[in-house]
Amino acid sequence: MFKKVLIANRGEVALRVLRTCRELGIETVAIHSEADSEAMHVKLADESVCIGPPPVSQSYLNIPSIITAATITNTDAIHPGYGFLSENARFAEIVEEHGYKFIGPKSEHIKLMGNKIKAKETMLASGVQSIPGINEIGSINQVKDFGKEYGYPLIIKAVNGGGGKGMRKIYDEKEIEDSISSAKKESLNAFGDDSVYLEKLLINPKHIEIQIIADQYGNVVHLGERDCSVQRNHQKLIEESPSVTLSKEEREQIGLTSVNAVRAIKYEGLGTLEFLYENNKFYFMEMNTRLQVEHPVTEMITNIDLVKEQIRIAAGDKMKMQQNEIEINGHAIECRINAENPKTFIPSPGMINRYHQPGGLGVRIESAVYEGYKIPSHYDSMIAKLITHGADREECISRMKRALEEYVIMGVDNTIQLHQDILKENNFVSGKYNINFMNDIR
Ligand code: MV4
Repeated sequence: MFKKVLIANRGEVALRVLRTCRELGIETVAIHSEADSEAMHVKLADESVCIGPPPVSQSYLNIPSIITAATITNTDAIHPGYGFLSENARFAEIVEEHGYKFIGPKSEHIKLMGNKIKAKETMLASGVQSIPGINEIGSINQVKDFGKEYGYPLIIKAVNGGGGKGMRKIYDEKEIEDSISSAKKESLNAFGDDSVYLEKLLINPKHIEIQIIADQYGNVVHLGERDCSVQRNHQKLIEESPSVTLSKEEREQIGLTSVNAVRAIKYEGLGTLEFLYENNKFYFMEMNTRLQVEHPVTEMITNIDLVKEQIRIAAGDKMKMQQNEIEINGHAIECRINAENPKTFIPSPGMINRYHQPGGLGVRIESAVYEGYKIPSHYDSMIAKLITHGADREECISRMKRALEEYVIMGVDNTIQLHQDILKENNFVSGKYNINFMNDIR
């Protein structure tokens, strides 16, 4: 096992990784920017290194600084968390070139899944269906023919994109040319590459994703799904597992399909296959090659520490658990608490002058803030995740309502009230919500 791990991240995920390292008897190195000297991950780590000024380009994305921090602290491995460099194949490569273990998949798999067309083709080769479309758009007429066959609307997406950037919807033949050229422009700007592909646009799908774990020896299991349909502007607000819409058979089938596909490419580590789900059919969209923000809901219903598994697998351990030993226990929901205006979603950095966390049975908080902490303006506005677990969905929701009521965050605008409103919505209570839920409720 590793003796020392450098955590190349900040905020709640840095703490999340640090805590599991402690349980495994691994020493921790925190890195931080000049804006984060008072951050909790710095206070709790065994060692810390300031790696640069507040802007992420000069600190949390500054690869030479991070490698230097690893060198001077005699680190064995680097955990990237999520966001920042977690899905940067070149970073994974550089980490390994310097003799450190990258706690994540091999860089070739990060690269493969970063290319959305290659990801779709790879999955299709293992029998994972995706949305009908055109991978290489040859001519406008080709798109017109596709539109005639499959019907409108269509959607253009960036090959190197993800998360909604570089997408254009097409409702009519006349819009094809302009949509392609503006999507290309936006992609070039955002990703340095103007390749785009086309799909039929699904109108009212759910966003359902499958969590998988794979070790270095071909052992792969899935840990069920997460329903992440409650989102606004491509920012997830609430995630839950299991999804009320899936039957046991559907869960087993999409799980098995995902496991086989992941095994076929000799993938290693944690991974998530993202699907759109409409009319009882799954359509593969993308694969995330990192630990995800919403991983706690899966942990709560499986009682498996995903970070512990991730670190053990990176260290070369054989995975002990088998698919038939994985049990789904009750229900879990996560509410992301952001320091932002709940109506405009504009970030609200500043001092937290009163702070009280809820507690009690089935309540979990993942956060790195504390009373007197000043939220810097340079980073993500997510300041806490509130996760509740219950014997069933009803208990889980009651518990979430109770916990949200107890939660006190003063000094910065936050999304607690927004979550309380969402939990009262009929379509949330029934579970029959889709990706348009937030547009539909106001
Ligand atoms: C789609 C889609 C409908 N049809 N593709 C949004 C982010 C990017 N990862 C893919 N996205 C979508 N792709 C087809 N063919 C709808 C979305 C989408 C979406 C997907 C999941 C969760 C929330 C979403 C919000 C808006 C659009």
